[in-house]
This record gives sequence, C-alpha cells and structure tokens, in this order.
Amino acid sequence: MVRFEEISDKLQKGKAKDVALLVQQAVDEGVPAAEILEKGLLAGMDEVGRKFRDNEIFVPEVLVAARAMNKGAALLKPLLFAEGAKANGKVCIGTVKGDLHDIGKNLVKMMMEGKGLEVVDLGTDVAPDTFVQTAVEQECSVICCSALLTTTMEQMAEVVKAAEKAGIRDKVKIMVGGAPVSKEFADRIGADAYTPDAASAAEKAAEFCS
Ligand code: B1M
Repeated sequence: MVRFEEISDKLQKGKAKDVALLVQQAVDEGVPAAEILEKGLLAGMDEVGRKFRDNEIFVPEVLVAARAMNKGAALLKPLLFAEGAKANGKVCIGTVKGDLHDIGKNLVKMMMEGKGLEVVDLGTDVAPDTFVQTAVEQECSVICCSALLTTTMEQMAEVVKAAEKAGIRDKVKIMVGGAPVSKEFADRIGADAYTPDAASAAEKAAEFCS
C-alpha cells in the first residue's frame, strides 16, 4: 500500500527515481492523481520550504527536491488530464520578472492543459511587456502571472499597467497567484482574479475562456 510520507520523504531527499517509482506504484494502486499530488508531492515541497526557511537546507538541496517534484508531477500529468470536463481557449502563463520559481507555475499550466486549455508557457523572469505582447500576438484570452517572492509580486501591477497602456485591458483577463499573493493584493492592483492553487486557477481560466 502506498505511503504518502515515503513519497514526501524521498522528495525532500531529492531522490527523483524513488519518487517516480512510488508515484507510479500509487497510480497503479488506483490512488487518485490529485491525492498523490497533494498528500505526497506538495506535502514534501512544504517541508522543503520549511527547512529552507529555517536554514536546515540550502539552494542545492532545494533544487534536487524540485527536480524530484517535477519528475513525480510529470507522471501524474496524463491522469490529471483525464479528470474533469474540457474547456476551450488560449492563455499565456509565466513567472514574473525577477522571479525564477517555476514549480507552482508548471502545476498551474498542467492543470489548465488538463482542462483542455491551450497554454503558452513564457517560463520564468517574464517582463510585463512580454505577457502583453504574447496575449496580443497569440490571441490569448487570459494572462496568468505567478510570483513566489514578496519582492517580485509587485511586477504583477506592472503587467496590469502594461495591458492598460497597450489598450487591451478590456479584452484580456489577468489572473494572479503564488504563495505571497492574496485576493486583497489582486484587488488592489486591478487584476481580475486571484486563486490560491493550481486546480482553482484552472477552473477560473476555463470560466474566463468560456
Ligand atoms: Co525560493 N523562496 N528562493 N527557491 N523557494 C521561497 C519562495 C521562500 C518562501 C523560502 C523561505 O524563505 N521560506 C523565500 C521567499 C521569501 C519571501 O519572498 N518573503 C524564497 C527565497 C528567499 C529565495 C531566494 C531569494 C533564495 C536565495 O537565493 N537566497 C532565491 C530567489 C531566486 C529568484 O527567484 N530570483 C530562491 C531560489 C529558489 C530555488 C531556485 C532554490 C528554488 C526554485 C526552483 C524552481 O522553482 N525551479 C526555490 C524553492 C523551491 C522555494 C520553496 C522552497 C518552494 C517553492 C515551491 O516550489 N513550492 C519556497 C518555500 C515555500 O514556498 N514554502 C521558496 C511548491 C509550489 C507547488 O507551490 O509555487 O506556491 P507554489 O504554487 C502553488 C500556489 O501558490 C499556486 O498553485 C501552486 C500549487 O497549487 N500558484 C498559483 C502558483 N502560481 C499561481 C498562479 C495562479 C494561481 C495559483 O494564477 C495565475
């Protein structure tokens, strides 16, 4: 029987192969993909975050844990795709300028694709104008911004301003998220939506595209 603590433990140690094996084992046992993600992989990343904050581990350990997280999540991707109704539409997503964190952004992307949305992934350290230009050129209905640092979340306000300046603010929805972001912050900068996690972000984007 699958033990979520074991997945979390191997992830924290950066044992990507073991994480993949355990995730596959859980899948084979019929455990829902969303549960494996939540109780195994994300629980492990939470613990990595705590240890990083408390200086128990440092950047190299966090990076190998992140690699293990991505490996496990990749296995769950087709299953998350299979769950739920499909939507139509195109969005672009990126982590804002100055910010290199992409695990949460990748999960949001994965869940959005799972909903049937076409997702243009701009990667990390994305300038406000790049979000806006992409939305125009690729006819995206939604711009999705992720930020993990309190110092970079203000870049989201710049994305809103850039959309206004380009004259597309009424044609595109702007969604924001990431650990330091809140509904109050989203309201303050004039974004259209804040969602706390990847699943609710996918729901909201699908709603905006419908
Ligand atoms: Co960084 N880091 N990091 N880090 N890192 C944090 C964010 C931090 C909280 C750690 C800590 O001190 N406890 C802290 C920020 C403090 C602050 O701003 N107040 C921090 C710091 C300080 C830094 C550096 C400055 C460290 C340094 O160099 N001294 C540096 C900055 C680099 C930069 O970006 N310029 C740095 C570097 C790194 C690594 C490169 C080592 C690595 C990133 C690897 C990678 O992403 N490829 C890393 C990591 C992994 C973390 C922690 C440990 C984990 C983040 C993560 O992936 N969580 C993190 C501590 C923590 O969060 N507990 C930390 C799992 C992920 C699934 O969650 O991204 O929140 P999250 O996504 C969630 C939701 O937020 C939401 O959905 C996701 C899943 O449901 N969501 C959205 C995300 N985007 C969304 C968008 C939406 C909607 C929902 O709509 C569009």
